[in-house]
Amino acid sequence: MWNRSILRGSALCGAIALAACSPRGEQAPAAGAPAASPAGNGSVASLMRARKLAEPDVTAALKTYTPTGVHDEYLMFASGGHSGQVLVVGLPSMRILKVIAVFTPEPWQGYGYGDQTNAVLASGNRDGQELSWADTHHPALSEMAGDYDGKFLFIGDKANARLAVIDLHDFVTKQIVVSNLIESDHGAAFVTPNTEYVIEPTQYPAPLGGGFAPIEEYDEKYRGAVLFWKFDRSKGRLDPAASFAIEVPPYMQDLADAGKLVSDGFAFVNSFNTERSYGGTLEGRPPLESGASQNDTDYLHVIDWRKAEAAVAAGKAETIRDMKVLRLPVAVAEGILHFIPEPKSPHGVDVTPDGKDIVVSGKLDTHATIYSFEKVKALIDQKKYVGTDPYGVPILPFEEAIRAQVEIGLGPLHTQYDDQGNAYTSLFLESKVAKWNVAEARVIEKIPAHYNVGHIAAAEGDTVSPDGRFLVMINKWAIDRFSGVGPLLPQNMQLVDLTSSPMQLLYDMPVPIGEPHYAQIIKADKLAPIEVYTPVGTDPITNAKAADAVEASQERIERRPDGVHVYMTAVRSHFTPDIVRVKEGEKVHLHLTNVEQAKDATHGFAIGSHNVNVSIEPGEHADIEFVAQRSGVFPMYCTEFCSALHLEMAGYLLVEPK
Ligand code: K7E
Ligand code: CUA
Repeated sequence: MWNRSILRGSALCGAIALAACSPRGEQAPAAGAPAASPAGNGSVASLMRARKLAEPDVTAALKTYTPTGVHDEYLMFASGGHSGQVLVVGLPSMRILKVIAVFTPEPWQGYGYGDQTNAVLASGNRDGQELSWADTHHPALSEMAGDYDGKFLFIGDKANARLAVIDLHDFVTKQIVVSNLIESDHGAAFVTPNTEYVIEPTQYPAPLGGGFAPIEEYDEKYRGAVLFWKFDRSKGRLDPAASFAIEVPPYMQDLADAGKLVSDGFAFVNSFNTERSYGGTLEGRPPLESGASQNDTDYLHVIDWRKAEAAVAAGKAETIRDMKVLRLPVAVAEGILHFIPEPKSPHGVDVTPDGKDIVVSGKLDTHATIYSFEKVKALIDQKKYVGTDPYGVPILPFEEAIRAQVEIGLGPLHTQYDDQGNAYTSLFLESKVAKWNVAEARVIEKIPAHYNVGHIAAAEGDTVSPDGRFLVMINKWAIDRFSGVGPLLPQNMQLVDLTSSPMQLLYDMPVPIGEPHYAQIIKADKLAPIEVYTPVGTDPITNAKAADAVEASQERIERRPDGVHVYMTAVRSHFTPDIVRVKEGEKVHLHLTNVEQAKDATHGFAIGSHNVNVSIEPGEHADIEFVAQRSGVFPMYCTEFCSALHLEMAGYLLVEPK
């Protein structure tokens, strides 16, 4: 196992003397030493010379190298960006362990090729429009008492205002919900401390529920909303009927975070473009970008979601596109929504582990602003307002709501926490991460990022009990970090050791699918995924035995009015039946069960020219529907090299002419 004791102290220097302790670039072969070969003479010192490594390189390697067979201590769930998927990365090795198929098909896993997963994907269609991509930003692990519980993962799709639920018992996406109320989101997904709700705020305002309104009527007709999707833990699904939304003014709502411990029951949502600029570069108006940067402050939205819940229960919501909506006047009258000014064009809003403070960073401000929840709550209780916004939302006084502002650097974005009372804030423009003490509001040190760091993720760094240990910088630009691969460069994630002082950069990890945005890091031992599906014939989406599950010796072919039903099993190394005879134009319903219970005994099943391709894990059942359009002879075969006779795991689909 990765051993913390070897990271500290200078024993290493002694053990690998010679070149080991000189800074990079100063190593020269010791007198009489053999000329450097790529492997040197095999000793650590000669390897260092040969590879031009300095001591920090070696300590970084020792802190991340994970011997064969050794498991990682943490898992990072990172957004897969435009791919619409989620990456699972082991730390400290930074090895990619899985791509979880979420919003888009994934051929290897057969996700989007069988009836079960097709139905999940289709539930993400918007008004019948099929969507073959997503803009995933913020994964959120489920929590109990403010701590990751390792049970579920949620992720939002900014482009299409969707949320997905992944069950971590098998790392499979079970549900996609569409927010027909809004056209885009951004601050999704963020969970409340017991995963009562998954929060999804709008990004770009539009008429609520869809439909047209002239852009000139932006102020009157366009709106944002903050959605609270009720999570039913026993079913492992979001429950639209028990969910609600709060209408908010047509600012551009951004990230969200839920209060915890003392601030539990509240949610905090950033906004920018309180100027309500809507562009019009060919119509005599400034671009949105400059129009949206006029005001010195925007509004932090403070939402009392327990009050909102009560107002919905009291019948004060209106239903728009199947979503219960608390309209703005109701939200104001019920004391659900308050604003506090926040400097300037804010991005990240991150509640401290103790729930006492809310840290906000403005992209165009050099501070991290620390709001005190205690002060905010007192101002709300006293109804101490400095006025209202144009929509009647009461505004709390900025100076009386904050505890401190920390001069932190250029372009601060996102903040994470460690177990020592420190915060870490990414500085996009400065390309650094600042470490600062929360209680003392004092910057301790900065570490460079290459380049333009966006989100950062620390080990359990947004929970009530962060672990410290590691931080991953998720950078927007890679520039010169890796070998050239054409003008579109990989994304760059950089692993940082938080236990060393100063912080040490350990590893650069190129990510070939982007843009990843946010990630969360969980202790690996909190996860307990299954190894095979039981009972044999399990439908992974319902997690119950499939209606058409096939048992060994029950294989058969039935002709029914709706087509040919093929009940097939897979076991090393054959399919039963392995010959399927149909007539041209017939519909085929293939019911396929992997009857194995051995770990890793996955089979694939493919038929060429028919877009048939599934992966059936041990015990898994898949249904596949297709039309035998064209007469001919079509090989069907297993696509996983499952045994020595894998190539022989094949058969024929025989389509006779009409
Ligand atoms: Cu890229 Cu959270 Cu969508 Cu910041 S977001 S970087
Ligand atoms: Cu089954 Cu190859």
